Amino acid sequence: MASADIGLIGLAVMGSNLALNIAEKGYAIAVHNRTASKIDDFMVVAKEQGLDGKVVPEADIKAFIQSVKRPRSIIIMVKAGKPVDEMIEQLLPMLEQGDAILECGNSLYTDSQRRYDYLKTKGIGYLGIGVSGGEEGARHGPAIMVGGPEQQWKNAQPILEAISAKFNGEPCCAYLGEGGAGHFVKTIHNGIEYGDMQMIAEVYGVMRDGLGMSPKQASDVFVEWNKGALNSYLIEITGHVLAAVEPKTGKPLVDLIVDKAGQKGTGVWSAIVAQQLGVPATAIEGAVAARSISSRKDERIAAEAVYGKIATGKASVSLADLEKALLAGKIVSYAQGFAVMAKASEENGWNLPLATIAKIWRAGCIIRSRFLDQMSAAYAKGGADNLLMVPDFVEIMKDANQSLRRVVSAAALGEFPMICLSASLAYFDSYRQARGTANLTQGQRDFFGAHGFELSDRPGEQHGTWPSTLGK
Ligand code: NBP
Repeated sequence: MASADIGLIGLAVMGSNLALNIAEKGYAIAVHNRTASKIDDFMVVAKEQGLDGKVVPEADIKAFIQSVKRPRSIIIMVKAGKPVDEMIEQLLPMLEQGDAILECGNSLYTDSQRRYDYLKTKGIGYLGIGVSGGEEGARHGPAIMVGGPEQQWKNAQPILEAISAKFNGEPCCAYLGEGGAGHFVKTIHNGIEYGDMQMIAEVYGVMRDGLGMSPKQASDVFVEWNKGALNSYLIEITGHVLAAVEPKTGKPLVDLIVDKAGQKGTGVWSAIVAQQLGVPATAIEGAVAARSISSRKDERIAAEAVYGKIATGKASVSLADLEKALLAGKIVSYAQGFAVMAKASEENGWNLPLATIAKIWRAGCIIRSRFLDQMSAAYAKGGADNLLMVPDFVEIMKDANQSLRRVVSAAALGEFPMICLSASLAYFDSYRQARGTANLTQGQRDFFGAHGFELSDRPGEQHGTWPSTLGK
């Protein structure tokens, strides 16, 4: 007898926590995992939390499918990539028309689009769902970005909304469009997250090397900043990370952590897709590049030996400027991320709701912040697609870009790397410059490749008569 409201396959970190969250919200959930012993382990935890009564454990996959009420919603939370395709093939013969697979891992959005198209031909719905918030979010309320067929979204909507994070009582969960829209938005979320983290790291670098601040002093500043315009999860945890002490040595933990940042691919995907769409996303690209440079520790050690160590303690910059520079950099980075989404929406016919996306990122996800509340309100008022042209943000940028300018200048002269903040400033200056320098580029292109150019005083494509020798 089908008794479960929803099914979930994949009881690793994310799947287990999501399943407990669903059970806690009062829904009966059937669970399955390839390695059956993990189901037993999960049931021990479910029992400890008083939720086992809501869970239907099934080691046999056919019995698992049969235990879910129709039309079925089956969450798969297995490793992204090939395991997802294998799982889909395994499930297909067991599913019936109208059922849906809800894939909640970190899938590449083009994979989600392909799976959506494929399952559509079989009469099965495929929802590609971006879930942000890590382990804690999965258990207590993540931000949920849904893409796929609208009907199957409606079937699963009450459960997905119930388990999502809430901001002022509103669920941080929304249907964003057909096909790969959900995973696309999650990818850009992660790209923006890379930018936020890198800009924070660059400011920390100035505090540490330029202003000679201890981790605890820097922590105190982040705690203070978290009470103002920068209020966000990432600023909050930065305060915590900087304050942590390593118990064996009594030293600040952050000073002992090796300066090589890992990455799993979503930042790179967002940078690639931005380039493919022809939308500049220099902050995301800078953040990805910074992680790559960080991982080349041996090369950096060798280069420092050649060029010399930077002199510490000589940055002439105020904490107030650093705070505003971070805000300005963040506005530019979000403007870029949202511009990438707007273009992708147009290209793929998704009709992505930008104000809603800002809304569902206000809680649950890693980039949650006060800023996103302000941003969703500004987008909802309409008036402009690029955040740099949205009236409320124009006012902030007019003031804050001066701080960004001072900070980037001080960093350049003090030799502190600022790959992301300087990229944000360069984008801002290029974006607001009515007469750029591409006229020269066009001349060069015509010189060596006869690519042609437009002239400002007449219509049609033109070519230049270029001198081959230059006399005095
Ligand atoms: P993992 O990504 O580590 O995947 C482990 C799960 O995949 C286990 O249940 C494993 O079953 C199952 N699995 C594998 Br591996 N190959 C399989 C196959 N061929 N057929 C069936 N099942 C298979 O789990 P996770 O860390 O919970 O992450 C799940 C998804 O969520 C990933 O896409 C991840 O990128 C994404 N995500 C993770 C986080 C995070 O903080 N961890 C945050 C946001 C999103 P087994 O037990 O039999 O080996």
